[in-house]
Amino acid sequence: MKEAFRWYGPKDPVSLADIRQAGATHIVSALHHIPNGAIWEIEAIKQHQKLIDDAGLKWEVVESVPVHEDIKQRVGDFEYYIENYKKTLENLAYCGISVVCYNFMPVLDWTRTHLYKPLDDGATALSFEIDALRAFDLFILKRKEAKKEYNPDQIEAAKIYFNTLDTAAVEALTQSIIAGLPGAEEGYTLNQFIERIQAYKHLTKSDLHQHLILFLKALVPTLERFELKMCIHPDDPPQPLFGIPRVVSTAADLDHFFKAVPALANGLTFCTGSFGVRADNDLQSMFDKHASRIYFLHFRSTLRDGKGNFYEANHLEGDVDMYSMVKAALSEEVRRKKLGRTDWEIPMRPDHGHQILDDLHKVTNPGYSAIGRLRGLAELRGLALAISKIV
Ligand code: DNO
Repeated sequence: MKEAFRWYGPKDPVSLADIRQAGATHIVSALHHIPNGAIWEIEAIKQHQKLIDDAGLKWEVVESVPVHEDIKQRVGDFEYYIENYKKTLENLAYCGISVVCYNFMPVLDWTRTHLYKPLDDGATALSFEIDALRAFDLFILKRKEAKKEYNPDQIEAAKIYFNTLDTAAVEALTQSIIAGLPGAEEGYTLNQFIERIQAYKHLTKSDLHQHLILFLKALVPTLERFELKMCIHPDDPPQPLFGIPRVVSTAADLDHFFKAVPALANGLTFCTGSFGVRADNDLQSMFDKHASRIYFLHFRSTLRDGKGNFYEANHLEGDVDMYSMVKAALSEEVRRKKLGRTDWEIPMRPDHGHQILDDLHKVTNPGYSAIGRLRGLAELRGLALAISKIV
């Protein structure tokens, strides 16, 4: 696997030099300063690329080129934004970048309710608490339909939770959910958030599936012509939020999508932490089924409590069987190598990390601390080395 770290650009508190010392050889990055929907011009891509090259690292995967909301809803200027997207892809290919990660989650990218959950060992982790999410929805956002969507027990639990919050905790919860986590590109005020959600009111799950399929179908000729791969990131968490559907959460979602757009350029970012939140997702079989189109790996683990809550565990602990996942990835690499595929080596990044040691005293991007991720990468590297002797 190509060992990568995500880098948010020159303003990232974790520098390229730090990343090099973590032992990563590759960078996963994006032009975060370019507004969603605008074309990434060649000059801008090259500038970013030069910073990475000069640090002795290699930028091979873009995470992410965001998909404009008009495309997800197929309203307004969606055709214009698809054309821009194609142009961005073409420009990336011109610069030698061939793998593009993206997601199709409506309104929000990844979502957590708490960014600094204290763990027993003194570290902090990202977590998702369902009562907190519902409390936000019912009593802070005050979304009209929410009361009808939750059952009385759920509403009562959310109310009890809400009553424990002081003003600062209400603000922290609100910011965690709507301000935009790192890489989300967009953050909202409460009013903007409600408006964005309302825009999806008339869209069903099958509409959203269809919009994703049409988007990819429109991109395939460009992808094939320039030998590019798009790899969709699963929904995080893999369930509908705020009454809006999500379409990349389950094995059935993947099957549906890849059947509708079978081109191999239509690929997958296999994020073990996102898929792993659902007990009904059999990660091994999902991996095996779509192995040939997995072009990017996010390795992390989560721990569920069976009641809808989860937090991010250490990389080799939690509900994800990381041994099996690394083994599956290395076996797929061996298979590709035998076929003579030049893309046999799959880029992998340790996804998220706890705040540990000095991370605890520094301003870090939630989930993207230096030392927590370094620990994750080191553990994964050791695991991969041991498994590589037997696959
Ligand atoms: C969170 C990330 C996501 C991911 C996007 C891909 O840490 O895994 O933000 O980058 O969903 O488009």
